[in-house]
Amino acid sequence: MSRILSAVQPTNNLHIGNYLGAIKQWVELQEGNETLFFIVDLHALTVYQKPETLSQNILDVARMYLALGLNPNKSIMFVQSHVKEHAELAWILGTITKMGELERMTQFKDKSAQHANNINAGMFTYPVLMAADILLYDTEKVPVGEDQKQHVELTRDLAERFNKLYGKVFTVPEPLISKSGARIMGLDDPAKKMSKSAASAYNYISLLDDVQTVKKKIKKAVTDSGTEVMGGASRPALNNLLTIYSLFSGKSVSALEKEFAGKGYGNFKDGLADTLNAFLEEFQEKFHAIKESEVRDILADGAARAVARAALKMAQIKETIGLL
Ligand code: ATP
Ligand code: LTN
Repeated sequence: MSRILSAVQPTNNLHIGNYLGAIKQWVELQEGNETLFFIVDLHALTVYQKPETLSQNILDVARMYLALGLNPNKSIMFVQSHVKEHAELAWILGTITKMGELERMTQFKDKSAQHANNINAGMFTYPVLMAADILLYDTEKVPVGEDQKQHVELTRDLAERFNKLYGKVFTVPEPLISKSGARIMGLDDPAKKMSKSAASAYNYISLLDDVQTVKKKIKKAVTDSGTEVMGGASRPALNNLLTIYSLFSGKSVSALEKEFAGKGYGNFKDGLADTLNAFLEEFQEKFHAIKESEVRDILADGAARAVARAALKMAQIKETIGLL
């Protein structure tokens, strides 16, 4: 039994990389663990969000959590900004974080290049708020995609530094990265990770894409030179498509290579699109059946349960560092 916590930004609809890298694991981890899963709306603000779109995205991501299998009777599900202790602890942790540590973060380097006209202080201190998210709940394990490993490692360093300065207050968390699916690559560029905020929608398969869109995107997906359906070190595009196909179909990569031997990319892509569509159609049916009022009730209940834990921890932290 471990304390497990993770979160996603409500920056857009979730894509299959978010599912395979993170949420699929969360659903499994609900059994036999204490789990907290939330939506990091404050993190999303580090890139400008239209207010009405942001509100809608928060509700939609919560609905996606439910439709993908998160169970509010097993997990605490809430919205970050509903628990003010996250921002409060982030301030305190910021005072033991070195500028150089934040400058080294690859996500900061990527995001600041991507949004060169709005490199704000929040984008820079983003990992400190994430450390607060994690440390506030004595988290032991953080199931995330590969790209977030560096942030969890910084969180560990901050926890150890704080504990050395003030005595043992924080649990030192570990990242939990799945063996395959931890880094799904962009369909239009297999050298970069699939991302919700990619410039082109051909980069990702959104969980809300319809049948025709999925077919079109898979058809346009970049492939490696040659015609054989085969993975391997020098075949990043096929590796990625085979990984996706394998994780959604339950067939191994080598079984897929055999199945499509000599059949060419076209057949393979048709099979992949059909497999994705079967999953997405079932998911979307569940997604659309969940009422907004139900989502709001679940989030309110989750916030109350999270606040109860966070307030206690915050009181301990404040007392430890000498705040009256
Ligand atoms: P954005 O483009 O807005 O930064 P994102 O697509 O990177 O969004 P996040 O909200 O940052 O998504 O990440 C949510 C979770 O999904 C994290 O655990 C992250 O590691 C995981 N994740 C994101 N992209 C991928 C990917 N391409 N493959 C596997 N896991 C991923
Ligand atoms: N930074 C993460 C989202 C995130 C998170 C967290 C994940 C914010 N706080 C706490 C795990 C635990 C991302 O961009 N995916």
